Amino acid sequence: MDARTGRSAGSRLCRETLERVDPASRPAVDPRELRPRVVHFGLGAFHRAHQAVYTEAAAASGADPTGIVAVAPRDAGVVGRARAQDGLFSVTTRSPAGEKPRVVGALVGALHLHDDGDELDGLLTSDATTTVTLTVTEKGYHRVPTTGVLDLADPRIAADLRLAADLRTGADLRTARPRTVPGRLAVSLANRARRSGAPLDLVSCDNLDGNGPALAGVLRDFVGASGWADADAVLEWIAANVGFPSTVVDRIVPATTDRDLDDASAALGVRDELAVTGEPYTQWVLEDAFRAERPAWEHGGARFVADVAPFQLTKLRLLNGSHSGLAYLGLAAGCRTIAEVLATPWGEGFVRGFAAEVAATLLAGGPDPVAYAESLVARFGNPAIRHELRQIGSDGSLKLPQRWVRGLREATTTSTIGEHQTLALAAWVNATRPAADGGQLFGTTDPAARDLAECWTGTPAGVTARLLTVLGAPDLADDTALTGAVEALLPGLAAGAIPLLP
Ligand code: CS2
Repeated sequence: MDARTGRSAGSRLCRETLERVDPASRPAVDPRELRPRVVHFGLGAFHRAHQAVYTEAAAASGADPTGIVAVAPRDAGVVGRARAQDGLFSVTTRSPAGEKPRVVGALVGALHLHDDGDELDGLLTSDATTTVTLTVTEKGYHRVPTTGVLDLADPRIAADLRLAADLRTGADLRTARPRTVPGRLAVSLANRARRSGAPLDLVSCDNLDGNGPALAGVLRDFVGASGWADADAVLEWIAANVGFPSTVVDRIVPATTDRDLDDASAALGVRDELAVTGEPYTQWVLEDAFRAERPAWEHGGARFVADVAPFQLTKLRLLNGSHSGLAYLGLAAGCRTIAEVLATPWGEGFVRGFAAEVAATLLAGGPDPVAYAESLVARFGNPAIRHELRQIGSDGSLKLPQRWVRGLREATTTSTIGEHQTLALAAWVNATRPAADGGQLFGTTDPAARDLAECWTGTPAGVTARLLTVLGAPDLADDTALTGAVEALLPGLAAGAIPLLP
């Protein structure tokens, strides 16, 4: 009997119980027929509803029997759940038209980054592994937000570097067990370089602009600081043999709730502790710059292009940028989910107005911004998706540099910062106010929460400038027209009143 669910193990989704699931909801492939070619870091909801689905579709097309070994960087619980279910989990596509879970069969293994370090290193150094994908969120890269370089002062990175330095005398690094993603990848890349040297691609699927170079940068920084005698040779090998294609991933996948698990389990007839929900829309654009043989994800609908930058900027600045704005405005107004915000008198207008302002900072060759904004209004308004504002509003100090700051900076040189962008910034400032319990006012979390809270202890007039400095934008902090306009909006926002902009 499972202590948490009170059900017997026999009713758990797994290979044995699949026959109880409606045939229309069963996986498109049998994972036992797949070859583990992809190692994925980040066993969260987004991966299960996105890359796993594309990989399964590619396998089901008959073109590519690739399976995924998924790695949980921190949470050992999810590894246990994945193993108990033979890697099977369901995805429920939520739309007003109705919903039905479907079991996905792309996972062929689940490992914990630290506890299963030796097995993971074996996979990462094996010639059979050609591709590593990552959804580890902005936090997983351990970058200094203001400069984008690896944060050598981060205690977890410093600990992994000490571990690496202990092995600098040429000891076998295969038994090293770093705890961070950059540490693990850097150590295993070095091992691969020293062994077969077979090429490999590392594919970041996180919402960073230039996510390929961003990943390459932190790994180079780690190797550079490792103290290994052959660090230069490892760096040369990486430059010649490891691809870092940039990508754009898109699908709205809210964090799974207990109710989602109950709903999926009831519909399947067996308990699914790994169920995820997502919107119908899904997109994956990848830079066609792989060094090794790559999975045939185009059979699942992925697009390979020469340059992802126009798609990446549009997605980050329009979708994620307006998402963050809606989250902070909605929290001020007492809403809980994005769909609730879209139902307010100002929600849709904010998305259109924000997009019109940001359009001037996008690159040619991407989607049409007006049509894109209309699609966002429809996607965000989907009442079947319960996407919590607190989830989107968390980690603002790591998200906003690529969602807002670079665009705002470009707007100050090419035109002016628009009213919707100013309002969004004011809503973030309002949401950084410290709560009595030491957290953030609306229950969001942020690794820089302490620095953000400190900004509120100085003179009230300088708060926006201080917060912008924490975001890595001292130039915007000096823009008194901007900070003045933001501060004029704060009393209204603190009272929960959202202005209706033309
Ligand atoms: C959201 C994203 O949580 C957030 O910050 O903006 O997760 C967003 O839902 C996805 O990027 C959509 O593709």
